[in-house]
Amino acid sequence: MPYTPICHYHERMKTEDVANVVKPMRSILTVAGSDSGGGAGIQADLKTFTSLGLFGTSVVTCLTAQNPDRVFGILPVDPLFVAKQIEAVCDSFPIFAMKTGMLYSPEIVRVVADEDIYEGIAVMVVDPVMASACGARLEKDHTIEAICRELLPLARVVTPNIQEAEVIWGNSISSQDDMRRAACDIGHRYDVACVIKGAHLPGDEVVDVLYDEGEEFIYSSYRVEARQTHGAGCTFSAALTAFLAQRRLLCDAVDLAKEYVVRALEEARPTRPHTPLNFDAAAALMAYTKE
Ligand code: PXL
Repeated sequence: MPYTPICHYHERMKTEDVANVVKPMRSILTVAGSDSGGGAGIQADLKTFTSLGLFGTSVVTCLTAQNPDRVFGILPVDPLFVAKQIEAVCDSFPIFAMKTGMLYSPEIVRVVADEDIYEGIAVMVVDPVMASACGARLEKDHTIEAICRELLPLARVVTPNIQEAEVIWGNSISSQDDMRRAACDIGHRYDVACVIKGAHLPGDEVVDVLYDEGEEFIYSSYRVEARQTHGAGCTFSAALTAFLAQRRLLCDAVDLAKEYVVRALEEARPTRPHTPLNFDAAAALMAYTKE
């Protein structure tokens, strides 16, 4: 019997025709660690970017051998090779926005903060990663200090969770008022917008606070009964970066990124024995994500 093809390439357009007809995609960059478990780090960032209609590029700062339960090991990339990756990406792609995640060491922070590479990059989001959801430390001593000193002054926005905000701010945070004070102080101290994610405070609602140039925004959502939150922080900052690359206002981009994470947690499907975030379902359920 003759084979009947499933795919029909007969009418296939020539490459030039496709380029003329289809709207170009914006490119976006993540500078972060690789998570072999696929739920956080570079992998979460790229899945988020793709689901939101952007072309994701990536600079790997370190390899982690891990699954959602445990980190088995961390292998940092030579800082000079981190710089080479950034150079290679920026040499060829117009980057509309970038985010940083796990930078691991002050030496890697230093090369990532080399201002020469940011001439062409309009927006930087800094996720000051310190630990994984299972509690493993993902930074060497003095990394957060280096991030504050060298990276935050270049950034548009920093996205700490409660523990990270406590370290950056230097005081403990146990209420929404503390979050508001911390966001304002961090914003002033480093001349950067600051969104503090409140998921680690108790309560039925999760409240996030954004401070941006004298204005304060409060975002509230119900608490999703998620079995697993591994990668939620990376996904929030990646979605925020994607919405900023789409030229949305920061206050709207935070709102949309929060909705994206809530939906990705709500739509999580068992991938036995884990329940990772569902990136594609999150994007599909949002009213105006893709350009
Ligand atoms: O969510 C923080 C984070 C960032 N980067 C990498 C990670 C994690 C959490 O596990 O693995 C590579």
